[in-house]
Amino acid sequence: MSRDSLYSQPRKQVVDFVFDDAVVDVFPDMIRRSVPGYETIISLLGILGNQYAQANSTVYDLGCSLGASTLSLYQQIKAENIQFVGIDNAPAMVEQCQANLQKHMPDSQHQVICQDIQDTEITNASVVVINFTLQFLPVETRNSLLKRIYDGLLSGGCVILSEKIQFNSEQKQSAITDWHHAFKRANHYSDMEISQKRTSIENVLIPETAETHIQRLQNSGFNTAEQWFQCFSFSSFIAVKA
Ligand code: GEK
Repeated sequence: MSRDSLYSQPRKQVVDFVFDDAVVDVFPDMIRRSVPGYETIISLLGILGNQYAQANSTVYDLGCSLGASTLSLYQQIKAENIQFVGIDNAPAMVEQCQANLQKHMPDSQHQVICQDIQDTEITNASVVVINFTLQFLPVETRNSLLKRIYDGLLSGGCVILSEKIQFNSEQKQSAITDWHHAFKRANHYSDMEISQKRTSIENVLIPETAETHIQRLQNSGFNTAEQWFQCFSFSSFIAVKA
C-alpha cells in the first residue's frame, strides 16, 4: 500500500481535490489515516447490509472508490443470487476497483461502472450504500438522488449513508475539528499536510448536519432513518423502506 504524502510539500496554490491516479495510489492509506472509524464502518455496513439483502436483487455501492464497501457486503451477505454494482465517476478508481473485485468475486456477480451517480438507474435494489460520497455532490442535487434511491429500493430494503457531518454549535464544531486534526497528526500527517488538504477539499466536500441528513431521508419516503454511527465528525445513517 503506497503512503499518502500528496500534501507533504508546500504548494503555491492548493488546487481543488480531484480523484486522479495519484490519489488512487495512496487512497487506502489516505482514508484510514484521515477518517476515524472508516474501517469500523466498512466492516459493519456488510453486517447491516446482510440484514436487508434479498435474494435475486441488486446491491449498489455508489461512489465505490476501490471497492472496500462492495467487498464487505459481498463477504457478509448470505442471500442468494445477488448482483453487486459499483459506480464511480473517476476512471482511475474504476479501473483499480475492477481489478480488486476480480480477485475476490466471480465475474458474473459484479459490475463496476464509470458513471456520475446522479445518472445511475437504480432498480430492484435491496441494499444501497453511499459511503462518504453524497458529500461531494452539489447540495441542490442531493434530494433527488435520495428520492431515486428510495424509488429503486424494494420494500424492506435499506440505504446506508455515511458522511462527514457538521454541527450547529460553533463550539462543538471547533472542538471536533481539533480532535480530528489531532487524530491526523497522530497518524503522522504534518500540520502543513493537514492545512493544505483542508484548503484543497473546502470547495469540494460540503458537509451537512446529521439533522439535515435524517430529514432528507424522511422526506425521500423512508419511514425509519437512524444515525447508527458517529466518530468525531464522521457519521453513518441507515434508512429502511417499509
Ligand atoms: C469507500 N465509498 O471506500 N459520481 C460518482 N462517483 C463520485 C461522484 C459522482 N458524482 N463524486 C465523487 N465520486 C468509498 C469511499 S470516496 C470518499 C468514497 C473520500 C467518487 C470519487 O471518485 C471517490 O472515489 C468517491 O466518490 C469518494 O467506502 O474520498 O473521502
